[in-house]
Amino acid sequence: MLMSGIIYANAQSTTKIFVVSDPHVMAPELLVEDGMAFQKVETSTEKLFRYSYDFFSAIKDTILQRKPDLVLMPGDLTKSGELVSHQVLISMLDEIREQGIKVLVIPGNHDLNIISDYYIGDMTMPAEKTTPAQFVDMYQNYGYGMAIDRDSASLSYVCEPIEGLRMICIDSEGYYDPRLAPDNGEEQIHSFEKALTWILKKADEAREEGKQVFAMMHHNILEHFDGQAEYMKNYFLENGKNISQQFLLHGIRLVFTGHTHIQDIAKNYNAERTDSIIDIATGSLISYPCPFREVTVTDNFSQIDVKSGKLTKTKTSDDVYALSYERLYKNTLNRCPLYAQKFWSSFRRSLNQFLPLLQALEIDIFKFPQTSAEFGELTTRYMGEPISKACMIWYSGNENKNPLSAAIEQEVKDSMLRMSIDMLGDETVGRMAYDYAMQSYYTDNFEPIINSVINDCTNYGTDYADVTDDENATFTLPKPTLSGIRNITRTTKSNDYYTIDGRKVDVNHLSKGIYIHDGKKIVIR
Ligand SMILES: [Ca+2]
Ligand SMILES: [Ca+2]
Repeated sequence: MLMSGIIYANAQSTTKIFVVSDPHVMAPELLVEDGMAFQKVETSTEKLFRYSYDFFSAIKDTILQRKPDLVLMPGDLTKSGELVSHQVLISMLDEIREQGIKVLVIPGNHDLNIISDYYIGDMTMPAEKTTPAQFVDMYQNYGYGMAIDRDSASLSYVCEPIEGLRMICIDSEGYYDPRLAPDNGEEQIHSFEKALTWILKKADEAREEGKQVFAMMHHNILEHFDGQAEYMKNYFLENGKNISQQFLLHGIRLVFTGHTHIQDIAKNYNAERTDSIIDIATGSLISYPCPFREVTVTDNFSQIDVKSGKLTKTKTSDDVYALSYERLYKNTLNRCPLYAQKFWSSFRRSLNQFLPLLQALEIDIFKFPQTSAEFGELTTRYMGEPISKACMIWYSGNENKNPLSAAIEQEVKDSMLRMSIDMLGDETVGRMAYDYAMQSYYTDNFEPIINSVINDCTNYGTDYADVTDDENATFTLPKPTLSGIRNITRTTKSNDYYTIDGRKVDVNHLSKGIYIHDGKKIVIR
């Protein structure tokens, strides 16, 4: 057997990983005096900044009780990158570290060089921001000091917190952010391609040394609903669909992400559907439903068992669930007009397609919204509630198991019909317009998203469709092996082909990739 000469990494048998994402800790001292200024912030976000210190303190206690080996924090550690917020968080992380628990962080889009304020009644005063150099310095004990190597283009690093497990911690925000621009004025933005070369090289090196490789980054790398890459561009790694396939090819099959504040696990396959990559997106600790994850990794880092929990009660809040539910619902309604505007151009296209028909029916199209703002307002009036309800279902995860999911699709359609009738001021004409124009607008735009969300299914209706439980899921990954060819002792000449991680493949059906054949690496292009 080809693998007979291979030694598995000397790894401990069970590794417990705790994941807490987007805790957005706000140092209590930033709220100097409660008033208009801070309340304005609160009405514009679902994030419970006011409780963030308390929530993290509670999760710290949970971590100390559960005693994981490793805590992963995929970014947005602080409210807005205030130096003092990082300091407050680190003092709590110190308590965790003192108990022998390792913590790894990476920056998100709210951790460096952005607007930071003190809130004093109806005024704000600038607070000190955190620079990338300060960040690296402050988090020496939480990743950077453990780094085996760092990427020169960002705050990404690779480390081995547990023997046998390489973590590639990717600063996915850094590549989009001018804050890391070199002094010579050279363009630094959108240099992910350069970083990708580094990431893949680190993955190859780790695997050649017989290590398992997981990654962590702020942005989602797989779509958590169909259309996310298009409709939530800022939350999705640019070119993520392609990059995830390259990750997979280089043996990165498990990625921990945050940023979107949703609790979702998604899986995608390679073109041949013979291999898959998993994106475990963990919701924000200070947004509904205030979740965390506990991941147990066994059998040489090949068996992954994900469990999820929610913060229920803290020192300052008896009912975290109700508090976070109410805030997210209100906030989604508030943001609805802006979201709806994204659909303005497709609404116009849909309408234009039926213009001759609508004119023939003597429908006054000037009763339809004429600007994106008008459209946003109108959509919110009729559809704000069902959309907000759908959002709550989506945030909590496992939408396919939620008894409320089934009614949402009909509710959205009914609201659109009502919108159509009221827009035209006539029941019959309104229904006609709905049948001719609005239905196709719904089918083209909302149906794919709604189908994907309510079924918790990505690539809905295709061969690559995936339904993965968002709360509790198990995965089997290929075991890490020493794939450096010099380490393999061969006894008999073999005609077999193996993947890099030691799985035998059918020689007649080799897809693109790297294989081991007769003790040599073979690249199939
Ligand atoms: Ca989901
Ligand atoms: Ca899922």
